[in-house]
Amino acid sequence: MIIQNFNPLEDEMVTILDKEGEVVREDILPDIEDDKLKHMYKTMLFTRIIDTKTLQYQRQGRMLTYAPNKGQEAAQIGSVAAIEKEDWLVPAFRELGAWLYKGVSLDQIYLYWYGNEEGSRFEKDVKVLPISVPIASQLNHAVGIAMATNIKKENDVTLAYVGDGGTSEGEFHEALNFAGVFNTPNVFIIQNNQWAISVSRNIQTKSETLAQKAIAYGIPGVQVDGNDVLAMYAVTKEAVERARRGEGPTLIEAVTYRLGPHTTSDDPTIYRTNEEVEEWALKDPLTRFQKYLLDKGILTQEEDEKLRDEYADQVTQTFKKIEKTGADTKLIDVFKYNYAEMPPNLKEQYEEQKRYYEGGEK
Ligand SMILES: Cc1ncc(C[n+]2csc(CCOP(=O)(O)OP(=O)(O)O)c2C)c(N)n1
Ligand SMILES: [Mg+2]
Repeated sequence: MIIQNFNPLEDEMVTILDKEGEVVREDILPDIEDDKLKHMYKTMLFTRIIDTKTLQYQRQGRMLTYAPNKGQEAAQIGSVAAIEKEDWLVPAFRELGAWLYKGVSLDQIYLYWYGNEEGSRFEKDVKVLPISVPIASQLNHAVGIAMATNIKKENDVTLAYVGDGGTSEGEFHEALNFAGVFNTPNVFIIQNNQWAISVSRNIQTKSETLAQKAIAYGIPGVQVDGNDVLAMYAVTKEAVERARRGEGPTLIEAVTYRLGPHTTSDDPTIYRTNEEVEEWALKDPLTRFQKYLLDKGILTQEEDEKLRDEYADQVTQTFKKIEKTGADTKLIDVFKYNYAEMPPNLKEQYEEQKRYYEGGEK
């Protein structure tokens, strides 16, 4: 039992792996097989490499925009690794690692950033919702899915993400209230990366922690070191098990940091200091986990270097492929995948666009 023993009102935070990669809480260390630990690390590394290279492509003028994840890999992969294939993943927009871990391909991720609708259409067995740009709106979808799970008497859990800024939106509160009232099998992860574009966490809310917001909705809330992949896994796993047993939703605040810009259109040097960024860089989730795996002999230095080369190559090849044809998309495709059955107002717009395209005016 971890969640009950960490009180968000006392500012208590779950940490298992310290920033040197040393285990500081053996008693709550999750039992994860070596293969799975390695898979988690590999996905974190792949995410980091995609991020680095994609920023370069954007700076070279080969992509319009991109939202980097650097620094948040543990918050994403530690949590998503605690759900199963049949469970749902409902992302916000900064969950690259979670997407990859759950089976979305890099091709699709690049298609999305190329504005291609195919980038948001996943295989039937990949239970992932597309990126949600309207902040926090995805949480009500997540609760709706979980309510449906209860009605259908199924056993799936819905894991949803939101940012620290998203907790100020009405939809965050509506979703948590419904989840509590209907005892839904949801796990909510707040990726508290300290910034909502240029608005700092300190002025986002007067609450001491974001996790404590759960108390008002009668559900458990817990603060976790979001740069500690093992702590994220252990806590999410417990929350997932609670949800699966029918004990209802949990709110997890992953305390992390966005090391890069908000998106490629942002210049963070205008609103935050280099000292702050440097301080958080010392808590880098990837190096922390790498040290742990090297110490345990689960990973070797040579293997790590080889992986870095392989991933860099894979990213280059995939990007080059999508760059050629990814933008070959028609505006009319935006109507394709939103609804199983198109509502009349959309149908009208669709017909109008279709005539426009068929008239060859584009
Ligand atoms: C409803 C709504 N309002 C404003 C925006 C513009 N916007 C995009 S990202 C963002 C900040 C989100 O901050 P946070 O929730 O902390 O997520 P982060 O970007 O840090 O991952 C804002 C205000 C939006 N997309 N949707
Ligand atoms: Mg944020």
